[in-house]
Amino acid sequence: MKNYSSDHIKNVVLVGHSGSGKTTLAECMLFEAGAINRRGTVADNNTVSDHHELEHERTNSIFSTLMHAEWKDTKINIIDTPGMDDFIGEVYSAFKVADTGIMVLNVAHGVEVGSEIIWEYADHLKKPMLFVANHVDEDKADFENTIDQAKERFGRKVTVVQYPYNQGLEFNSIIDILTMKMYVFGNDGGKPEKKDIPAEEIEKANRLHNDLIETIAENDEGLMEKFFDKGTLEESDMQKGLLISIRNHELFPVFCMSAKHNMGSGRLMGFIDYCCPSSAHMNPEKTSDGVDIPCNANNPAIAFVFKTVSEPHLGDMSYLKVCSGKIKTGDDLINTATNFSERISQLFVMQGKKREIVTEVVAGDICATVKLKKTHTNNTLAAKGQQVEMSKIIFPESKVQYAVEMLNKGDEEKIGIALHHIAEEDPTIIMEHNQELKQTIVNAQGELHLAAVKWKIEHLYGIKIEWVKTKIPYRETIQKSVKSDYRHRKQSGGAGQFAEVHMIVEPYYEGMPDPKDVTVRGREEHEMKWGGKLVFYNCIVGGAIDVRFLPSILKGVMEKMTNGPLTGSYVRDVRVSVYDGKMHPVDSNDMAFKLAGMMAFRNAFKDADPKILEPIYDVEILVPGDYMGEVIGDLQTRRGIVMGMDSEGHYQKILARVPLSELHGYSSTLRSLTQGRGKFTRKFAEYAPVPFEIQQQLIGAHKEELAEA
Ligand SMILES: Nc1nc2c(ncn2[C@@H]2O[C@H](COP(=O)(O)OP(=O)(O)OP(=O)(O)O)[C@@H](O)[C@H]2O)c(=O)[nH]1
Ligand SMILES: [Mg+2]
Repeated sequence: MKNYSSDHIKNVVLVGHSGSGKTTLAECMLFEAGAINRRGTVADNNTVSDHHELEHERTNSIFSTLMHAEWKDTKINIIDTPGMDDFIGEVYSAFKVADTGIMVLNVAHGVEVGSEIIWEYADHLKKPMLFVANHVDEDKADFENTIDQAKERFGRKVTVVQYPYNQGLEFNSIIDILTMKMYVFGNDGGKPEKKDIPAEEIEKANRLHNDLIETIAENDEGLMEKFFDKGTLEESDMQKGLLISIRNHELFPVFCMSAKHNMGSGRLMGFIDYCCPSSAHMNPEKTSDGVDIPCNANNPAIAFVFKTVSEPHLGDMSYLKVCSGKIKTGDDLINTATNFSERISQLFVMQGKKREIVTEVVAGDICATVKLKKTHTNNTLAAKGQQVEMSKIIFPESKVQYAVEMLNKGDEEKIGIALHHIAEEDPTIIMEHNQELKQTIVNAQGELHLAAVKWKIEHLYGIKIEWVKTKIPYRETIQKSVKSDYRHRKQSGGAGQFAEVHMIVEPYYEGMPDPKDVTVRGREEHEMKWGGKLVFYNCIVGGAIDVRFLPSILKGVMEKMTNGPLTGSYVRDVRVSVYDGKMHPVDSNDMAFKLAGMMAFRNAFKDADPKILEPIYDVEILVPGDYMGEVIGDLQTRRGIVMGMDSEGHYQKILARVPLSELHGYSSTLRSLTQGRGKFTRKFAEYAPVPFEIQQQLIGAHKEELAEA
């Protein structure tokens, strides 16, 4: 591998709807650059990019893959990403380190939903974007329609620089608006023959050429003047103008391609080399405090970890972008999040799964290393004295939640370790062990994502699992005020036990006035760790119970609150006023008062019209207008209440409140109701009483559970 300076390294990421041809295009790019001598295909499981066993099983990309090609004097790092929405986390991390996004469209299908979803993310990053109109060799190819749709969805900055001369099964020629030439390919694609544009296409080509020049000139006043003077621009001016417009996210050039037949990829590579910025030409990356870090190889070393691959027995592989300076084999860099010193034992440039050892990597380049001990995705490694943390990748929030169930008892400990590794590798997997529900819960992007996690757990860690519904963290409370007395007395041989407690148990609400008809002597307010409150009043007069026993009574009440009488769930929002009782000079003790407090509370609770509460979530759904009716209809079957509607860009926004127990599988339902166009987020809102029939069902189920135990 040659040494490349920062301004001769270009980082591109291939994105777009699943099946648009990204992996096939990456293969063409590598082949055209001479990095491989044979083009593999996705169907034959022999592409450089889709090298993982799971990708072979599915014939789809599941992980982002780093590759590179050397084109003239430039190193082009290519990151191929999966198009399926469930794996969008891979797109986020790849975009973080790429300077240019290449959105691949399938012109036989038009603009598909996966591309729209990715666009929303890509657009807010304001990075340079190119479009590749792929599949032009298909019978149903419709380049014009796809470009019209792209302009409608992605804006007028989408600008044609190439179009197919003969799209469809006969396709072999591209008309290039920049060079004003026609490229004619042989049967095997590759290097085309340059010809003059046929007479019947000249007018269209001239019109598009002028449109392009005008758009370029609009972004640079100097060029605008030249353009008005001469009515055209010279090639060097065009290049300069293109670079500026592309870098400023003001022009999204469209290329046309048949990746299947390798027609068009060479010209794309040439364009990336000629007109796309390197990291050194982009605005500087920022630290999390907003400080600029210029991409300059002469400054101190700073590198950012954007991806980690963790496989048992192989250890972790960390992917780095060098943001500043150079990193060399043998360097000791500091993880600025932990101050832990990491030795860079080896550095690799990657070609899919193949690694090539290098000794030095400069600012603007991407590489991989192994054996970092305590460094993960989103960490910064820097030369000693550089206390900087590069701004982090903010991964999308999870959309589905399932609990994991082991098929073999005894795997409990192993699954914790496996999931921990998987979550470290994939930050869009969030694992938690829920003590209350006694379940290990995994939050993910969707069912396909979970299927991939299950595959890893089974194949790489040898644990058989199933995804099951998460339990619902119900709560219990009461609805009316009840007085209750309890006497605890035990006489068995030696010292006896005696305690009597009188209390009023009431539903508690914020701002409630102090209890009447009793003498308030003390008030304690306890926030329960599962939410809600217990407010405890000392209203004892005449020393009926010694104050030193009050903490024991409180303890008894609190213990009962961990195990509500209806379903065994936690109790919340109650007020207890202890106003009378009795004690015995010898037999009364803490234990006796705790028991009496617990029993008085339990009895009162049962009579106080107890209610089961369920968690309610605020759900925000975005759907194209056409699907509104169906989505709202479905929400109603889920006991959802629509709180508002609004429009947001191309979407209609629905705000609703839905019980958590009704949200299971919602991601899949929404996907099928909206053909993948809908999306939603959810956030805990409050606890609310369940309807009567559901309360009866839950009580019945709890009784059965107790009987079985
Ligand atoms: N006819 C035709 N088929 C193509 C073209 N490009 C890709 N394909 C085929 O389309 C299918 C999907 O191609 P991939 O390269 O796997 O698509 P992808 O965008 O990587 O898909 P994901 O990894 O799922 O996101 C494969 O069968 C390819 O052979 C093309 O230009 N023309
Ligand atoms: Mg792919």
